[in-house]
Amino acid sequence: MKTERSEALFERAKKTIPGGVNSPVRAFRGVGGVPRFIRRGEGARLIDEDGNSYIDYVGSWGPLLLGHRFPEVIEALRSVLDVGTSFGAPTEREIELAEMIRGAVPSMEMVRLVNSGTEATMSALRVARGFTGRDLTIKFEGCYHGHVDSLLVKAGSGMATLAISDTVGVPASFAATTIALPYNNIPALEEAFAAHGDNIAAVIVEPVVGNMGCVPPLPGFHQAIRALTEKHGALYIFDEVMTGFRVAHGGAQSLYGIKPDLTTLGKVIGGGLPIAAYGGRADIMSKVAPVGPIYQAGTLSGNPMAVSAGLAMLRHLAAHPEIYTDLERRAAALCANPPKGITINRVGSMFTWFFTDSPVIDWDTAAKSDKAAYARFFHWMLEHGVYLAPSQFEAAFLSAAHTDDDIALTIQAAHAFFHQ
Ligand code: KE4
Repeated sequence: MKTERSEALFERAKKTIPGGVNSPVRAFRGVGGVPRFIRRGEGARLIDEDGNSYIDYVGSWGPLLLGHRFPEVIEALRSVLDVGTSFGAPTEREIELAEMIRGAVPSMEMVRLVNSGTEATMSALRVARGFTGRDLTIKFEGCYHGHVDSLLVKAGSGMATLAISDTVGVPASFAATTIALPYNNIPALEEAFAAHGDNIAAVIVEPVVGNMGCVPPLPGFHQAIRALTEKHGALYIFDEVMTGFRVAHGGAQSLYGIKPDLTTLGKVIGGGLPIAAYGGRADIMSKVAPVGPIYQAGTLSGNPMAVSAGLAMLRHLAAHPEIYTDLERRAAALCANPPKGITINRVGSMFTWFFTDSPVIDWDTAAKSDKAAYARFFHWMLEHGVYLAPSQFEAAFLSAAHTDDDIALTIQAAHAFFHQ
């Protein structure tokens, strides 16, 4: 496979952009080699600057549930350009999007639009602290909630991939407000609440983890968190930036029957444009400025471009619920019959092939995976035209644009790897 252009572009990029990338996980540090510089995306495919075509299972890390350049999203963007890109003033579109989100995720009685998942989780955490008057947060090892200072503690995603020591650049006093516990471990949670219950503002969780690789919740885990947060007056924050409109139209909370106090969304709700949201109980959200004293703001929050793309996405998903059953069928086919030595975790159209033969239920078990073997697999698949997440500790995503042929080709390439 020719990669001269990507190699040259990578060398050039490194001169002006740290690591040559605008987000660490893109640098292929977890798997080695040269990141592919992408020229365009189309449906389920990426085409790189050397003309190589790949079946894309990253999908911009989750937003592209309908594939690259979904026509209705592109059309919405084209038409909004006739009126403007940003006004810094309220528009009707923002109301429509907030209403659509509330329609799909009823626990989000009030919604505030922001520009990234990080902004959403940072804001939700500030609101939780302000509402409860408490400072402590519980998160889970291997979960990643964006690069929020106080949450970069035992975080997943790029932090796990790069084995970056926790909280570099974050004051110890910030990190000290975060208690990181093992995911799926109820006794550890009960212990933390017994010790700090009255000082805990919130528990924030990826309801299905994507950022240590895909790790589903064990039965009863979310129910235990819900009961403990209620008992101790802490808020329950579902970080659905990745799972929202991905694992189900109503997100993970509709799958597990949990009503969080606050939810964060991102990725899919923007269809590839920078937009995210946080929201939840009206009594909590009424504390947000300008109504309440908890400040949060953003120049481009709710801008017409991103909101138009989001509306096109959510309107299509609302009109086509069959997308989720079809994604389930095809993702199940893709992840059927794991080879020896591979553990596959999957919820809906997000999944991870862990190079370990023991169950992966938390960071410690995920970390036992053979990263070098994953890297070999990654490069084999890349050479065979399949673009997986460049890290063992990330989720892969199937989109509605992937065809049965794409899945057959992927299975064929994987089968050849395990039988070479
Ligand atoms: P952003 O700030 O990257 O939009 O969202 C942060 C975030 C928050 N919560 C969850 C559950 C997330 O998965 C993310 C971001 N996910 C990563 C993928 N592992 C984004 C990819 C990247 O960092 O380049």
